[in-house]
Amino acid sequence: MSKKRVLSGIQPTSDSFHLGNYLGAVKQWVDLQETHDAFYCIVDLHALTVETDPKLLRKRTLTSAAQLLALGISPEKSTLFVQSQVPQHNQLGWIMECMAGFGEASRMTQFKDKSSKAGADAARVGLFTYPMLMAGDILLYQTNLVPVGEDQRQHIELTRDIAGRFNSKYGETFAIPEGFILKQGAKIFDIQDPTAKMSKSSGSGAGLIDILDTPEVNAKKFKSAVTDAGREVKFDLVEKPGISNLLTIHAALSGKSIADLENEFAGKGYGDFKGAVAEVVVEYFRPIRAHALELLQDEAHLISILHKGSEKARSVAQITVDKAYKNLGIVL
Ligand code: AQP
Repeated sequence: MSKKRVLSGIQPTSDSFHLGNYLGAVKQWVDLQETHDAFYCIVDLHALTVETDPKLLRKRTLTSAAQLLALGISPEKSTLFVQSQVPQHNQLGWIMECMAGFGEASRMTQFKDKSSKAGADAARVGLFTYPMLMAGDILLYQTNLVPVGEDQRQHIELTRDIAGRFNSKYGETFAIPEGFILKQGAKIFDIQDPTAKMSKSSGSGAGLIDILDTPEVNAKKFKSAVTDAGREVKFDLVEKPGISNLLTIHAALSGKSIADLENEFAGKGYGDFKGAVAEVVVEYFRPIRAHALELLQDEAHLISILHKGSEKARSVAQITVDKAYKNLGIVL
């Protein structure tokens, strides 16, 4: 039996991935490439939906590639590519825009959140149509599984709705994808404000853990992470959101269960626990950071890996574009 297909993407919109990106998404990408036919892309076209500096976009695209490789994505096992190098994304993206209703697109909470921050007039049309481009990203590859964080659940639902509607109207064209969203770790919270998602564009820098930051900076941030009332290290999302977030992070990186961690820290204070979380995180990312920085020394090598992946992605994507065009009555 052929392997099921996985696709996911990440935006090159920051100088480093943050801990939420890794635990919510990329960590699963690494595992899934062992058992699935995996396609992972750096979604630079999505990055254009907000103000971008050309030099930074280039640098961040290469830094994203270096981080993905250092985190364990293997170009032998996965197809690692850049979205803009596969023009079929734009082709199918337009079809998706023409299939989606204005009403359903208007219900996307991510657009509402992001556009309300900048003011609706300042938001770009591309920010509004982003979920349709994302639907195209997914459906192009006849994807079965999409490993993402909780914040993408609504976009996956929209993708499924559009695909189902297209198939029933124009004939079987797309595989209907499913989201692969963890029960624990699908939403990592800001360590200064554990009621808010860890995110590069909101909250204070102090609550955001960038995996390429120095061990010293990250250790310091964890030691001043916000905790909760009481003294007990116990998982309780309502009463102890700060400690619960730190437990989730420790467990995901150390491989220990939450129950074991609660026992290990029984009778110890929050200070000891935060020190232990700091150490687990810093030691986990120390070699990854070094590897990513080393890979960044050879841009030509990174670019050649991406070109190879994009070439393969184009050939797979073209098959779906042809099928969709043909079913729509477009003369090929
Ligand atoms: N806090 C999070 N917890 C779990 N998963 C998360 N993801 C993002 N934040 C968290 C997941 O990371 C993947 C890549 O998402 P992206 O390309 O949208 O990354 P981002 O732009 O870096 O995410 P941010 O920080 O949340 O950006 P802004 O502030 O612009 O909204 C996705 O699978 C996502 O679910």
